[in-house]
Amino acid sequence: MRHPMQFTRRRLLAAAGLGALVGHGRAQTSTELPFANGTRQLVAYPEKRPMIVLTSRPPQLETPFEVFNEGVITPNDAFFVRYHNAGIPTSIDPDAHVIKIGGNAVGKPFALTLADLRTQFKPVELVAVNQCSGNSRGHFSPRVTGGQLSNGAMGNARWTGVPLKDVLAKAELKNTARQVTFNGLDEALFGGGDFVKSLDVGHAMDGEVMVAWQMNGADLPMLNGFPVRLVVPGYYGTYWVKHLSEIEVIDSVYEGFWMKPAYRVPDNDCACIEPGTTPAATRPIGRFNVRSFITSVRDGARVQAGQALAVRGMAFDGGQGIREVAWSADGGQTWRGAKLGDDLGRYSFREFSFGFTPAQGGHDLRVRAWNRSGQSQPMDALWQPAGYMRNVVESVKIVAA
Ligand SMILES: Nc1nc2c(c(=O)[nH]1)N[C@H]1C(S)=C(S)[C@@H](COP(=O)(O)O)O[C@H]1N2
Ligand SMILES: [Mo]
Repeated sequence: MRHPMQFTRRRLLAAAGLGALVGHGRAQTSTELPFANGTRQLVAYPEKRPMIVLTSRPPQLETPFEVFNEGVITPNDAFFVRYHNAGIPTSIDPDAHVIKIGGNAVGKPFALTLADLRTQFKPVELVAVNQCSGNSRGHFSPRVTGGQLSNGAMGNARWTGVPLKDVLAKAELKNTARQVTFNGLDEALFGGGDFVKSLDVGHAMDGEVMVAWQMNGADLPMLNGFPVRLVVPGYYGTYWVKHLSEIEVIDSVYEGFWMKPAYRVPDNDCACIEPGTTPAATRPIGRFNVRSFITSVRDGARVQAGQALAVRGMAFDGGQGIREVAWSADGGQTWRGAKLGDDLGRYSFREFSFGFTPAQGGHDLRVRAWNRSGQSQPMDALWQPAGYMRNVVESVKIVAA
């Protein structure tokens, strides 16, 4: 018999949800993403509201874009889900979970339980965006292979955890330390390589990278890394290792499959190349570039002519913070400043809003953001073979009648 305490604390993807995990999802309805072959099922996985299904094994779920208009914090039950390998954990006893810290560049390997994490270190909170490198890949032109995502592979949450720096300090790093690798409980069942990521030791020790066990004041949902994950503020989601179970500090640069050749970008200023060409050199993907989205009105919407339209949306970047958002209703010929909303920190979505009274006819709404170091978004889309880092000024065409 199960101990009642263990029963309530053990997190599992309930039997009712397992069907969805192996592909017998209870499809409620379908949706159309705005590119060719964009028909997707909407399915409610365990702990999730109906989400856009990209693949069912492993589950890869995209957030329906309307969610981003509910507020700048993305609710846990609508937060996107990305996995690489089919062997995902479906039942985890948090009381038995340990994170092993070792590697050839630590003096004192040790293991931590969740209770140790919560009690031996001082918890911190940070609002930060998690965005998949391939967010918006389906909009690439020419098209590229990989998950055909629209703009919902991102989310903004308040994370609770402890600085990775404090955890690593206990391991007594040797001065040969160069990188730190991170592994989680999921496994590659059919080849492809266990999902392991690495950060340079200076980055891992910057005081901002976190080992987090809560998002938005609640336990991490199973599909978002229960019971503990890495949070790498300002960096693409690929580094945010879920179900974190092993940390190694090593004296070399880790070059496992998910660091090389996967998740690399052209090694130049724009991380871009001419369509169809091959990059001369690549580097691991890093920080987010600047993005902004109108969330309150959809492309193709019909609105009332002559009536004030309150438009809002959000912008974010890789950690400088958003300084300015401008808007245009004529496809980018003339621009005005939007009003910025509350500042939840430089890693968070930043809300913006503006009012606009459309005359009868078509209008091409665009927004463009700048961060505090003056970086912005291109007016024409950049291209790269992996379909990462899209950040063009998007166009929302509406008709007023
Ligand atoms: N253990 C594990 N962690 C992982 C991954 C994975 O496949 N396994 N995928 C990464 C990628 S590429 C992304 S974009 C983020 C997505 O986080 P989410 O699923 O909580 O939205 O998880 C990262 N962490
Ligand atoms: Mo990702």
